[in-house]
Amino acid sequence: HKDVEVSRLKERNTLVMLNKMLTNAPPVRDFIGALKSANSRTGLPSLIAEVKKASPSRGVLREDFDPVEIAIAYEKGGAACLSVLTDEKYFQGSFENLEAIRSSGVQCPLLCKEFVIEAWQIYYARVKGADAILLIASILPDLDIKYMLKICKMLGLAALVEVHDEREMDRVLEIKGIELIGINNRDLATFEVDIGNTKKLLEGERGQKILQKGITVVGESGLFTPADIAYVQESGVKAVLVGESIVKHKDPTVAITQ
Ligand code: IGP
Repeated sequence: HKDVEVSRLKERNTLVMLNKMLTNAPPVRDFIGALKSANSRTGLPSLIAEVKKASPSRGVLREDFDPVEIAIAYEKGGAACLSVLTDEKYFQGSFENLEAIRSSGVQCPLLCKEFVIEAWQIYYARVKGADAILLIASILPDLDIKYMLKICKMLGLAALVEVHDEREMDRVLEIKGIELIGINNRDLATFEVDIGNTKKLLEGERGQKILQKGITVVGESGLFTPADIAYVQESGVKAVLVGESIVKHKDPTVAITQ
C-alpha cells in the first residue's frame, strides 16, 4: 500500500514539474495544416521525413548520423514535416535529438516518435518541442487513446494515430475527434512489410468513412521509390512517412527530390 502511495506522489510530482516546464515550451506549429498545404500545392502526397538512426529490423542505418544535419537536409529537400525517433531502446533515438532539432531553426513541424503508454510522455514531448505525437493503436486500449487525444488537444499537439490492420482501423474510426491516421505497412510484431497494406485498409466502406470524416491519412513504412509513392497515393493518402530510404542516402536532400 505504501508503495502505491509513493508512486502516486512521484507521478503527481512529475506532472507538477512538467506543468511548470510547459510555460517555457516553444509554440506549437500546425502539423496537419503543413501536410494539407504541401499536398494541395503539389498534388503529391506531402512528406513526413524521418530522422532515424537505427531500427530493430535493419540495425544502424547511418554511421555518420547527425540528427540536426539530417533535419536541415530534409527541410531543404522540401519535406512538409519531420518525424524524430525519440525511443532509445529500439531506435537509438533521444529527446535530446528532438530538442536539438527544434532549437536549430528548422521550421518544419515535428512529430515525436515514441512508444507512448503514459500521459506524462505527451507532456514531455511538448516540453521538448514536439508539434505532434504518435499514438499506436496496437499498444493502447481505446480508453487510453481517447484520454490521450484529450491531452493532445489541451496541449495543442496533433496526434498521429497509427493502425496496422482492419481491426485496429475499425476501432479508431469509432473514436471521435481523430484527424490524422497513419497506416503502417510494417507489422511491428514481425517486421514484415507489405506496402499493399495502405490500400487494403482504405478499400470500400472504410475509405468512405475516412473521407466523410475528413481524416488525413498517412501511408507509413517500406516506401523506397517514386513508384511506391505513386502506388500509395492511388489508394488515397495525402501524406507519406519515409525513413530508411532517405536517411541512408549520401545526401538526404537529393534523396527527397528524386
Ligand atoms: C518509417 P521506413 O520503412 O521508411 O524506415 O519507415 C516509419 O514509418 C517507421 O519508422 C515507423 C515506426 C513506427 C517506428 C512507423 N511506425 C512506430 C517506430 C514506431
